[in-house]
Amino acid sequence: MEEPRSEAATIAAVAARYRAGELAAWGPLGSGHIHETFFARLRTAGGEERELVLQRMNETVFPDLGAVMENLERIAAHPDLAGFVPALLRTAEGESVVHDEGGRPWRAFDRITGTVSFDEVDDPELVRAAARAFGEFVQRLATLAGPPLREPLPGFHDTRARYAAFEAAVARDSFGRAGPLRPEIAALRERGELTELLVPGELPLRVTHNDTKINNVLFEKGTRRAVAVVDLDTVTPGLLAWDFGDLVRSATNPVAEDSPDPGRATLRCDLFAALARGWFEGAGPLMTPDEHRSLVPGGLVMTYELALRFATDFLEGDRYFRTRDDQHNLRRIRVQLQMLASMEGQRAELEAIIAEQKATPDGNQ
Ligand code: GN1
Ligand code: MG
Repeated sequence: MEEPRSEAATIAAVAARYRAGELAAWGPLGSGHIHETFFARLRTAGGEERELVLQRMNETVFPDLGAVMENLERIAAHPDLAGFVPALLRTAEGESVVHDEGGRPWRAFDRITGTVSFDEVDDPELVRAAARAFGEFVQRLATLAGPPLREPLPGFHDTRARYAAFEAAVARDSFGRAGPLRPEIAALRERGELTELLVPGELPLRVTHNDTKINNVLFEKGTRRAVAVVDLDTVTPGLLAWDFGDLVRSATNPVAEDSPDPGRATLRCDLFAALARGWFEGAGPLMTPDEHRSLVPGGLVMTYELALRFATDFLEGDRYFRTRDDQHNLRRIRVQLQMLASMEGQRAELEAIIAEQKATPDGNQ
């Protein structure tokens, strides 16, 4: 761990490369599991204040930073997303990435001030606004010109491959954790057929966000309007069901993703109804009948896939997701499994809620 002074010096030096001003304050920002994110408040030469978001990027998770940044530069410059994603900054030399004294890569965005994000929600209006924002995000990206975006993490939502990686980690059991994980391993194996539920070739390939966790939406303080979508590293060709499903997983469960009390995790139907409504407001006009049918399966598959990923990481010694202690991934697995059971138990209700949205395409007011 670096001591705070040297971290401040690093932040100041990185900010200086973007010619943003003198560092007045800084601190950690958000709760992402991959990069390290900070805000930096700077005083410009003219005496004004400006806030940046600085990110030290995780090269272990994203070894191909070239692909990440090439995609991000295209997305940030897409006219139909102007103002809806944070502006990416460049140095005087036109570089979007700078390296600190330790050789670690950083990037910078203008901070959209006056906004907040939420890790857990229990307000249907917030859920509706988040779903509308993610739906609209896909809609706005439908006009992205040029070749397909690159895939910095190939097979990111290849659930079959995620299952295979999980089985391989169980077989290796490098950290002797398969024993304590026995009930969860059994619960994951029982549901192996979920890997077959979404068949990519049968559904249209869109440009999707692929990490639609509720905390990747920024809300304006006070009004609680959804104003921006962040965390764009996984934006690639993908299925609408992935984006809808990951949102179901994170936005209909009022309990923390790593709650020590996983039994409390549950899919709340009122939140799901709000989510469906917002999603149809944002992406409704884009969706085909096959995509309508894929939404509830998307929720099941994305929840299952994340449980597999947490389990794989736990078995492999917590190398991927940032953890606070050696039980952290275990708590995460249990919450996802509980959510999955809750979705399975309410599947008919969820399908009925989606059918209602389909029936009232103009009723989304
Ligand atoms: C990671 O970066 P963050 O925390 O928004 C992960 C997602 C998971 C999520 C679970 C690149 O997202 O896929 O769903 O954690 N992102 C990556 O909380 O693996
Ligand atoms: Mg994030």
